[in-house]
Amino acid sequence: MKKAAFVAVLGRPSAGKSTLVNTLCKAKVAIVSPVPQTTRNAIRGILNREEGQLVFVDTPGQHLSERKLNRKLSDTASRAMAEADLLLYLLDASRAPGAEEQNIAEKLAPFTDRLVAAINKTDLPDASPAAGAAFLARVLPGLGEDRRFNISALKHDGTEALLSRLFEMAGEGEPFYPEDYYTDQDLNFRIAEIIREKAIHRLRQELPHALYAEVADAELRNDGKNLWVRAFIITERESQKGMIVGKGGAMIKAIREAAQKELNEIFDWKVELDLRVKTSPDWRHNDATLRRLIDR
Ligand SMILES: Nc1nc2c(ncn2[C@@H]2O[C@H](COP(=O)(O)OP(=O)(O)OP(=O)(O)O)[C@@H](O)[C@H]2O)c(=O)[nH]1
Ligand SMILES: [Mg+2]
Repeated sequence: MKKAAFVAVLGRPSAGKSTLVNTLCKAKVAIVSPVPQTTRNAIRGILNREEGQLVFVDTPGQHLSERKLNRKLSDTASRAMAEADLLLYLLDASRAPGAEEQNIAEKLAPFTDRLVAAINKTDLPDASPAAGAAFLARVLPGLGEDRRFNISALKHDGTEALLSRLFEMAGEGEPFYPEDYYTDQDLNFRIAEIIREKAIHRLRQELPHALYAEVADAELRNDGKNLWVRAFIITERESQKGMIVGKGGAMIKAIREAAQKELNEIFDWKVELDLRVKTSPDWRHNDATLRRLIDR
């Protein structure tokens, strides 16, 4: 019998959770950026191998904040944690573990029997995996050394040993998804996420947090060879629209071109993206919008 398990990937914002899920699944499943709190949903990436199937659930980074959107993101991570068979706790070796790290580790402590920890970014010159290991030994003393790994998700270092361990710990079962799937995200969501990634990478300060992307319309054209998509980047305030459009429309053009390029690499269609900007005042405090965006 083959193995099958859901593995929730948990940790602080920017620890590299999404990078790791992409590396483990050998596909671009989740968007990645240097801006903390990039991931806003529980995103499933599926790995199929000889041993069986692991479904990784990428989660929003956990941090201490009482703001409405952050509380919602934290609920999403907690739900993924409750539903998973195995928990993969990711730490960032380039940042000293502080109060936030302590808070996450304490939440994980009752589940030590199904927990694996990985200390990430060991490729960085200022990385201190030893500090991470000492922290784990202190806060999660029940976690054996055989369930602690030093990795670089970016350089694919140490990830094979981590995977083997996860497959060993996984229970037997039928695969959850067909074996040619690497994610279960719907088309419109994936397109919106790629647009959001390209926008985050080009915008500064508060802007990445103040926007979301949404597909309004998608249609196959030219005998099903082309995929035409109309999408919006939605800002919180009218005054932010100008920064996203840029001088003479240069910014929105750069975002559109980068997104379109990646969409063309992912899909077999020729993607034509019509990208616009609009405002949804104060959407981060709007319950209906947050439900639609986060609890999907
Ligand atoms: N040097 C180095 N950088 C990494 C590694 N893993 C991730 N990063 C970088 O760290 C930043 C954050 O990576 P993400 O994968 O988006 O982090 P995350 O944990 O998903 O972040 P949130 O979604 O915001 O919680 C990006 O700039 C990545 O390129 C690594 O192993 N080494
Ligand atoms: Mg992420």
